[in-house]
Amino acid sequence: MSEPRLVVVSNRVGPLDDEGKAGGLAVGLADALRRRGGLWFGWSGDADEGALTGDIKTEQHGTTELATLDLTPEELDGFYLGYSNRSLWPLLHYRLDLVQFDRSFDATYRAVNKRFAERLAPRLRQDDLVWVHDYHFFTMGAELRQAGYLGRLGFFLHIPFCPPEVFTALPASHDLVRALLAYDLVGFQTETDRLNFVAFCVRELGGEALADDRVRVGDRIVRASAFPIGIDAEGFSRFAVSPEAGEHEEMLRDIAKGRPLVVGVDRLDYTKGIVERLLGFERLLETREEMRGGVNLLQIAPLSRAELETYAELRTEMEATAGRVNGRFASLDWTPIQIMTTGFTRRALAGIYRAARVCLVTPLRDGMNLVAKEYVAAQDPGDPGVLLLSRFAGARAELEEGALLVNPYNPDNLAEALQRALTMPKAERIRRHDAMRRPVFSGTATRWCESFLEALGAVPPDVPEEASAPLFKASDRH
Ligand code: ADQ
Repeated sequence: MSEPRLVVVSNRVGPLDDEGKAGGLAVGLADALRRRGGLWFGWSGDADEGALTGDIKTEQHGTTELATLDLTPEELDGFYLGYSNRSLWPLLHYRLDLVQFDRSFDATYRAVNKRFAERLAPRLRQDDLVWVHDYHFFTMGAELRQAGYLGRLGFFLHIPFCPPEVFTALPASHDLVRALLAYDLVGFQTETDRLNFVAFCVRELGGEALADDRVRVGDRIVRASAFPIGIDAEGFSRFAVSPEAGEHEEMLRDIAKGRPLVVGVDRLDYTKGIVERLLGFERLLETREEMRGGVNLLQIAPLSRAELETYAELRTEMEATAGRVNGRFASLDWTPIQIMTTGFTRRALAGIYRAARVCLVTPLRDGMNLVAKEYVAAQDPGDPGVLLLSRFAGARAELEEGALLVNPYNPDNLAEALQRALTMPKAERIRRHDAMRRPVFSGTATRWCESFLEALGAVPPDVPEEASAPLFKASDRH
């Protein structure tokens, strides 16, 4: 019997076949889409006044169709910049101090989920496997049910799911979690996220945790499991020995003039702990005189969501902090911190990782963090670098045996760990790297995708009637 068709829904779609650019998500999905054939549906990235009546844009790539819709400028503000990135993103990353609630964001978010679901539904077949991704589309599943789709419906959250005590600060928290219950399978990055979700269902919605990762709320029984995302580790380790990687590695070694290089690679986002990391590096230089002049920090931080004020402020703060530390410690022939906001190809990035004796992955909170896994995959196993990993990154669950775990809020702890990493004997580096290679090379992007789809495929295709009843009730709002 042939495998069911895969339909992927995510905010941005692709790339499907550009192996030089695709990250973990795209690699895993593109593989599965190529093999099964399918449809990848989402936002085009464009905002246009005529979006409400606009056509779906389609592109065929072999067995896979990419289909996208535009947003209106109002939808871009309310759905993407508003509810998704001013409300849900900070909230799910435990940053109540940065959350903005606005009724109009909420209404636009639901309207976009509904509009996208109504456009997608006529293209679905009841035996498809529909897999919806991330916080932009919490309510898409419920809307697809409303639009008559009865087949298997899965959801994966790429970012953390915060504890119920935090999530209930969202005025529509009950509605959103009830909407998630329209999916048959809800996937999380880690067991911690899964347990937070189950705790919400139990404590806030009067549900019950059942055996085999299932949770019951009213008549709905949904499976909620952890599926840690991975990378194409073999592919990435090949990138690391490509000529392009070699050029970058050599260039960095020349610039460092024998000093060890510490690298950080993150989208410029307040969840990544970039400023906190710079303060940890400052503490290293402040408290350990012998390190002055003897180590370089390169922070690569491509700009993201630059339209949002919090992100613009973060950029200013990052640059000011780096400038201050440089002003305080630089000498004629040494500048401690270099900041770059450029994007690199995957091969160039792999070379940068390989040149770095230490990689700082110190988010304040992160769903997984693929940079940690890429760094491990790019190392020379005979002379590897050291990963400093935040205890608040999802990747901790798989990498804690080999990484040096740090608390990103504590500059003394960061400084100590940095010193330990920079002076770590080769034998210990090799032992630690080896402990991280195993999970990185076995828990790949393809494996992540296959295990999710296997679990989704195991759901009986016919959903009970009550699952198509309306899921939003005005009385749920609080
Ligand atoms: P992100 O928050 O974007 O992802 P991360 O997992 O680290 O975080 O992925 C970032 C990706 O961007 C990596 O593949 C990295 O190589 C790439 N990248 C960063 N800087 C780059 C640069 N300058 N040039 C080129 N590429 C660059 C969200 C969640 C994470 C989760 C992923 C996947 O926030 O927790 O791990 O989704 O589920």
